[in-house]
Amino acid sequence: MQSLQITPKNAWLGRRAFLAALGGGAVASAVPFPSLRPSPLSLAEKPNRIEDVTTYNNYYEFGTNKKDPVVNAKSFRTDPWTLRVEGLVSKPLQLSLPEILKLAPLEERVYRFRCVEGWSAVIPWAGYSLSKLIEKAAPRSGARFVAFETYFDEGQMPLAKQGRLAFPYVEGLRLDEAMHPLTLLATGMYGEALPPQNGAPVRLIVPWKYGFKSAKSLVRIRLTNEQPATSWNLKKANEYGFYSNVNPNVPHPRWSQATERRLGELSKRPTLLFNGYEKEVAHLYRDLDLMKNF
Ligand SMILES: Nc1nc2c(c(=O)[nH]1)N[C@H]1C(S)=C(S)[C@@H](COP(=O)(O)O)O[C@H]1N2
Ligand SMILES: [Mo]
Repeated sequence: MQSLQITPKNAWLGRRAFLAALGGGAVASAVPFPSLRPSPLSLAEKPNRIEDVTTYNNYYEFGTNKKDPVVNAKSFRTDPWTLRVEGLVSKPLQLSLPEILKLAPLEERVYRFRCVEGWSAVIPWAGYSLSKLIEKAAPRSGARFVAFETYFDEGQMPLAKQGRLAFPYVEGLRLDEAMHPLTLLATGMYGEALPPQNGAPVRLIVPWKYGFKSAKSLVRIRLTNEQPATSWNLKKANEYGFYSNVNPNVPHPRWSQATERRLGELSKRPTLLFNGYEKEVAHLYRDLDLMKNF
């Protein structure tokens, strides 16, 4: 059998992708994704099949049809990668992917995921609470919001112009939302590195908000004293608010949000307030009118 040279890159490629890249013959020598701790924040629900969520994606930089990203993101270069944490922090950070992966123990978090379009999934993410990263940067007292900026390169993302969004894709959270333990800095799913179409190599996951808040392929996290602009809000402010908490009682102007279709299922199910995370997050919005602050 051919001997394999294992480079660090192979570790983050994901076992499945790595084996596929080798093309059949080789088996046991692949470096597995780092082992994951179980989390008490995980759902008991059964996850979707990995195929459900890796072949049906929203990643407008790689095309606007659900089947586009799996094809067009295939050779997206994520090595080397740099993620910066800056703005109103005492200790700005500039991290490589191996540094991100080592910053805190990786956990498996099985979360519900609900897109504003009315489909949903249950996904086992790998990562750790974003708060661990933000704490390392030592937020300064004036910080009230967090702005997220994602990777953009027209050369690698020629289809982005069809998306008619402001690129780079930007998102934002209030600082207390960003520091909530459920808010995840995700580096993997299904026990492997994130596939490119799902936001490799590192993305945000905010499980009680519509999916577009969960920005993919993060390059910059900036603490600010002002509410940051967000791509979908810039495009259509009356349809995509800054908060975008999952809420069956606040219809999208063009459709109801009362129900959703779980990928792989035919019938619809009721949508839950805060995507079922009401107990964990409702206190964040005690002083907010959820009908106005949608
Ligand atoms: N950079 C970037 N991040 C993004 C998007 C995007 O187009 N570009 N789409 C968002 C939307 S609308 C959804 S529903 C989720 C989809 O994540 P998934 O493909 O992993 O299910 O990613 C979000 N993050
Ligand atoms: Mo979405």
